[in-house]
Amino acid sequence: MVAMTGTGLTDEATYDRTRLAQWRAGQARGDGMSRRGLLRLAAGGSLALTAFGALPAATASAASPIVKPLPPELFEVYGTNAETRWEALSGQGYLTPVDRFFVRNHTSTPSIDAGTWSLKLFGTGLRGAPTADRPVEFTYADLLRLPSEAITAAIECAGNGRSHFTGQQGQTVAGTAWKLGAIGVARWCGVRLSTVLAKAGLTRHAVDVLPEGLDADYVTGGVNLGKVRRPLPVAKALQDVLLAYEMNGRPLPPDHGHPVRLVVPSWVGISSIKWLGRIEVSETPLVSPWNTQYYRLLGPGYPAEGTVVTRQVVKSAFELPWNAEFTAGGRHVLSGRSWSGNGRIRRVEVSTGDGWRRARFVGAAADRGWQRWEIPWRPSTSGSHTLRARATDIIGVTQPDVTPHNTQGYLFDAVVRHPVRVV
Ligand SMILES: Nc1nc2c(c(=O)[nH]1)N[C@H]1C(S)=C(S)[C@@H](COP(=O)(O)O)O[C@H]1N2
Ligand SMILES: [Mo]
Repeated sequence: MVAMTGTGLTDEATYDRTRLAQWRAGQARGDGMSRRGLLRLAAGGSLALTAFGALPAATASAASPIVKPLPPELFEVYGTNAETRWEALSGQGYLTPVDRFFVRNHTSTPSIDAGTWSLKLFGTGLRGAPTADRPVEFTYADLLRLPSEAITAAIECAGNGRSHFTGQQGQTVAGTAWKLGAIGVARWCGVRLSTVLAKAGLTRHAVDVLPEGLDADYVTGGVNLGKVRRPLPVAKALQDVLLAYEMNGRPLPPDHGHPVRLVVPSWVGISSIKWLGRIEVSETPLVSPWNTQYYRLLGPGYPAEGTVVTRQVVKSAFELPWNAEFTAGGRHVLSGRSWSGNGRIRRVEVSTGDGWRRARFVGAAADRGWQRWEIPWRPSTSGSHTLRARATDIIGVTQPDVTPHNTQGYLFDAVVRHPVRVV
């Protein structure tokens, strides 16, 4: 187990680079720094945490940590991460094409040969308690031979929408300043994790599984947190989790976890570990920094130890750039998508400034995906306008006007005020 003290508020590479610069400048110390100390540093420092969105262009290294092309009309790049531009989904089908699916990398995309790769399972929750040295192994070919299953599901970063804590609520939060494009919906095909766990000898005493990536160790604030990994309870692992080797009908691309990734429907993106290498199966509960330190809701409204984040919240986005232009008197159709970790969307209402109107659903929706919708708009007066979309999901949860603040800026679910111009 690695040390879990003295590290940052955030999992974000951009923030880390900034903090490193602060250390070099003698403005901070890494050892023994408390979370409270970091909070003070963040709040009082000359660098506004939420200005991070503006930093990567100046600090990005020459070699991209992402393999696929990132044309500026499809992506906005933040250090090792790239967000889908919402206007790039306009006119697209239900699924997010791979060429515009967001990428969230703690370090960089590794190159892994499926021919020599194997998935290794070990731990006290398996019959005979195989050790990490002598694990139960499945090659890529083994997985292809097992019964396959396809699901349509969203993967969304827990920090999606984070920039709106600042832009809309005036609050300071730590982490990549995503707008709303840290989500994608794909058709994932692979083997159920339950199938592989059963074959590996899962016992009735197993409580947690800990999947781990093969990408480089994540080093933050001078502390090596080890491989990217995050535990799941066996109950979720057996419910609907997939070991995916295909995305939208093609082998999983390098940036999205080739050869095999986990897909954990409805849970925050970090659960869906890419470039899967090992899975520990344990009789005792497991933790990692990705559930004790990151992906916790922390702040005044939460208990001191925070609340762990599992399920995604309800959100909506217009398929428009910020400050899109419309002609006055023209007949326009506004399109967008809404989604929720609780399941399907029941209703979407849109406001263009004069009350809420119900949007029309376009096509069917997958349980774990999103709902496309549209609504006509004929603006009469020129000038600045604010568009708002508000969704209600299957269990009756509606997007609020304000999201309670948490320091790491997770789970922003408030209605986003989208500025446009009528000319
Ligand atoms: N091994 C590994 N798995 C990972 C990550 C990572 O950096 N390394 N990032 C996680 C996070 S925070 C998110 S939001 C999703 C993003 O998946 P994508 O890059 O395919 O869009 O992958 C998750 N799985
Ligand atoms: Mo994420």
